[in-house]
Amino acid sequence: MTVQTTANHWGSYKAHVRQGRIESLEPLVEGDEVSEMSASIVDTVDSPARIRNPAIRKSWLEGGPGTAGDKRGSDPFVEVDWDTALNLLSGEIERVRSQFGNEAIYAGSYGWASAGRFHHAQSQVHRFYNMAGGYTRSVNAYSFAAAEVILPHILTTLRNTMVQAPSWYEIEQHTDFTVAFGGIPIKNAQIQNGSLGVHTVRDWMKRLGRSKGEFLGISPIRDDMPDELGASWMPIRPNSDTALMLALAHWLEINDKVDRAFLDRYTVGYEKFRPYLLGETDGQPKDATWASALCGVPVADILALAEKLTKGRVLISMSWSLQRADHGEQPYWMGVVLAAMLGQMGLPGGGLAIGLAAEHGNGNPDPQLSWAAVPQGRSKIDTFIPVARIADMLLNPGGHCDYNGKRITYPDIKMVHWAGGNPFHHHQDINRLKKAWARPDTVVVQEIFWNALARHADIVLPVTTVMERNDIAVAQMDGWAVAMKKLIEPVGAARNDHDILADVAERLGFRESFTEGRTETEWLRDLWDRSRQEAGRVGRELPSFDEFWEKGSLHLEGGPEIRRFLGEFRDDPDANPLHTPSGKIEIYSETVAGFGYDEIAGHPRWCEPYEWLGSKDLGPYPLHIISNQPKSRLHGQLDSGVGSRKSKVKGREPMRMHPDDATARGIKNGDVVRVFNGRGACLAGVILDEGLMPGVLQLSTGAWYDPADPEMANSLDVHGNPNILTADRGTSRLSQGPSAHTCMVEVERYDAPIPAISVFDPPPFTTTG
Ligand SMILES: Nc1nc2c(c(=O)[nH]1)N[C@H]1C(S)=C(S)[C@@H](COP(=O)(O)OP(=O)(O)OC[C@H]3O[C@@H](n4cnc5c(=O)[nH]c(N)nc54)[C@H](O)[C@@H]3O)O[C@H]1N2
Ligand SMILES: Nc1nc2c(c(=O)[nH]1)N[C@H]1C(S)=C(S)[C@@H](COP(=O)(O)OP(=O)(O)OC[C@H]3O[C@@H](n4cnc5c(=O)[nH]c(N)nc54)[C@H](O)[C@@H]3O)O[C@H]1N2
Ligand SMILES: [Mo]
Repeated sequence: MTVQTTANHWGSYKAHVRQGRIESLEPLVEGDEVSEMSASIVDTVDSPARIRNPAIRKSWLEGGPGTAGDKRGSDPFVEVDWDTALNLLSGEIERVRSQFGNEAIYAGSYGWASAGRFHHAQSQVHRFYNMAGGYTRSVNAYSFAAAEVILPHILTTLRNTMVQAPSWYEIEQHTDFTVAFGGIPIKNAQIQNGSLGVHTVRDWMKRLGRSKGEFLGISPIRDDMPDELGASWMPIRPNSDTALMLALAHWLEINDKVDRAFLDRYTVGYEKFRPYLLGETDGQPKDATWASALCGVPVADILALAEKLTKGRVLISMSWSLQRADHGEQPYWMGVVLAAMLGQMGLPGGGLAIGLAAEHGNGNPDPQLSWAAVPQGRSKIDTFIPVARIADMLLNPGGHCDYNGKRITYPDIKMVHWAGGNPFHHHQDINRLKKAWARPDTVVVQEIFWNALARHADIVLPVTTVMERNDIAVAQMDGWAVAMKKLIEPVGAARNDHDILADVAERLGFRESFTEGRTETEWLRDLWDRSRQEAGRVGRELPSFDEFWEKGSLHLEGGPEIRRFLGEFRDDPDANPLHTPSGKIEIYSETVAGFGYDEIAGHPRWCEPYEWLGSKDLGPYPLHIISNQPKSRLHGQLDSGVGSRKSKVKGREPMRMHPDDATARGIKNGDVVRVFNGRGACLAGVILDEGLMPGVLQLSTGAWYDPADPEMANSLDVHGNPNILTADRGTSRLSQGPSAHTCMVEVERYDAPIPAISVFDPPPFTTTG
C-alpha cells in the first residue's frame, strides 16, 4: 500500500492506495474534519456513471453536424476510439471557423471544474481556442454576477470584499453585533474553489459562539446560522431584504442616528437618496410599517433591530445568495448604504462583510500570494455574453441584450465546447435551455461523468479526475499548497483535458505552441518556479519544486489577522481613494443612473421581484422555493456518490417544507411530491422542518437532471433538479446575473408509481448503420 497526498475542492488528504485502487482518504492534517463528501470522492471514481470511452451521438455520427439537434439528450451513443473522436472534432472546428468565423464557437465553458493549477479545464479550453483563432466567451460568474457588476460602481471590486473580508479573529475580538442577511451558512464553508488545507470554520464558529458578540441571522431558513453561534433568527420573506434595510435606514434618519460626518467625508449622493427614503419623491416613507408588509418581519422587531444597530461595533453581513435573485443588485447597494450610514466601515470588526462562509476561505487569514496559472493567451475577437445569457444567445442569433451600459449582439453559435462545468446543473429553466441547446450544429463536451450535460452532447470525451493526474493545489485563501499526486491510472480510456486538446492542436497545426513542448512535470515545475519568483518579490520564500513535491505540502503563515475592510480608505480617503468615479462610496451613482435602465435608479430602492410571496395575487404557485447550495456535494459534483445518495428520500432529492404547508396539502414527512410551475416539474422527497418560514421550500441544486421521457419537451424530472423550475431572467439589465433565488411553485403529493432513477447509469449505446 502507498500513502500519497491529494487535494480537491473539498479538502486535502492522504490517500491510501492498494493495487491500483484508492481505498480511503484521511485528512492531510490529523484531526481535520473530513466532510461526508470525502467518501463520495473515492466511491465515484470508477462508478458506473464514469465515461469510459469517447462517444459520438448516433444521429450526429451518421448525419454530420447540424442534424437532429433536438435529439440531443435522447439519442443513443456510439463508442469510438480516440483517433476517430479527435479527427471528427478537429474537422468540425476547421469547418465552423472557416465557414462562420471563430465567434461561432462558444467556449465560455463556465463551471467549477476541479482543483489544480495546471489541469484546470477552463484554462486549458480558453488557451486552446485563443490559439485556434478565438471564441465567444462569457463574463462574470453564476455565483455573484450582480455583485461583480454593481460593487465596482459604488464601492470596490467583489474580489476585494473577499480578500479583505473581516477575519473570524477580527469578528471575535471586535464585533459586538453581527447582522447576517442570508446567514453564515456553514454548509457552504466545507469547500473552497481550488482546495483548502484544514477545515477551520467549525472551530471558529465555536469560538465566536463564546465571544462577546451577538449574532442575528436574517433569512427564510433558520439553519443558515450554524448552531455553534447561538444566533437569534429573524425569518424574512425571500428577496425582500432591501425593504427591511430601507426601514432600518429610515429609522436611523428620522431619529438622527446617521453618522453624518462619515457620509460627508466618505460618500457621495446621500442627499439624492434621502428624499426617496423619507418618501418625499414618491409619497411613501420607507418606514417599518411599510417594510413589514413587504418582508414579513413584525414592525416592533424592525424598530428594535434599528435601535440595536446604534450600539457598539456592528457588522452588516450579506451572503452571496441575496444577489442571485431578481434585482439582486439592490440588497447589495442598500447594504453598502446602510453600513455607510452607521459610519463603521474601516474600523476593526465593523462595517460590511460580504460572503462570510460562502466558501471556506472567506474570513481566513490569507497570505495573498499570487500563484502562477496556465497562460490563457488573448482572444483575437471580443465577442462575449454575460454568463447567464447563454440560452438567450442560442435562441436569438443577431439579437441583443443590454449589459452594464453596453449593448451586446448575440453571435450565431454553430458549435459549443464545454469542459469543467455543467449548464444542465447551473443554468435556470432547463426546459428552455433544452430548446436553445438543440440549435447549434455541434456540441462537444469533455466530462468525467454521464451527467445530463454529457447526455446532451454530440462528441463526448472522457476525462480524468484529479486522482488520475499530477497537479498542484493552492488554497488561495488559507496558505496551503498541496502536491496532488497521481494515485491511480486513468479509468477506462479517460485522458487529461490538456492532452486531449494538445492532440486536437496537433491536427490543427499548433501543438508546439499549445504545449510549449513541456511534459506534465515540466509544466508543474514552471508554474511552481514562477510562483516562487513572485513570492520572492513580496519577501516570501518558497522551497524548490522538488522539495515541495517530496514533502507533499506546504503551509504559509497568513497575512494580518485584523484586516479592516476599507481601512486605508477610512484612514486617508484622499491618498487612498476607492476606484469608483468619485473615489468615494457612491450612494448615488451618476454612472448607473446614466445607463437609463428604468428598472434600476441612481440609488438603491425597493423593486418588486417578478414573482414572490409578497405579490398581491399569488396565483397558482403560492410557495417560494430556495434552491440553495447542497450540503452533501458541490453543485452536481459527487451527486452519484454515497454521501449524496444517502441524503436522498426514496431516491429523490430531499426538499424541506414547513409542516403547515404540508398539512394543507395532505403531505407527510417522507412523501414523494411533484413540484411544479408554468416552466416545469420535478419530483422530490419531503422532509418536514419548522425551521423554514411558512410558504418557503428548500430544494438544493445539484440533483442530476433525469427526465422521465427524454424525447418529450418539458418532461417531468424524476430526480429533483430545481432548475427545471427556476426562471431564466437576468437580475436587471445592469448585470444580467442569474436570478435563481426568485422562484414560485406549487407542490402536490405524487401518488403514481415512482419512476426509477436512470441518470446514474450510462446512457444507451449502439453501433452505427
Ligand atoms: N437554481 C440554482 N442554480 C444555481 C445556483 C443556485 O444557487 N440555484 N448556483 C449557481 C452557482 S453559484 C454556480 S457556481 C453554478 C455551479 O455550476 P457548475 O460549476 O457548472 O457545477 P458543477 O456541478 O460543479 O460542474 C462542474 C462539472 O465539471 C466536471 N469536471 C470536474 N473536473 C473536471 C475536469 O478536470 N475536466 C473536465 N473536463 N470536467 C471536469 C464535473 O464532472 C462537473 O460536471 O451553479 C449555479 N446554479
Ligand atoms: N457544500 C457546498 N458548499 C458550497 C457550494 C456547494 O455546492 N456545496 N457551492 C459554492 C458556491 S459555487 C457558491 S457561489 C457559494 C454560495 O453561497 P451562497 O450564495 O451564500 O449560498 P446559498 O446556499 O445559495 O444561500 C445561502 C442561504 O441564503 C438564504 N437566502 C436565499 N435567498 C435569500 C433572500 O432573498 N434573503 C435572505 N435573507 N436569505 C436568502 C437561503 O436560506 C440559503 O440557505 O457556496 C459555495 N459553497
Ligand atoms: Mo458559485
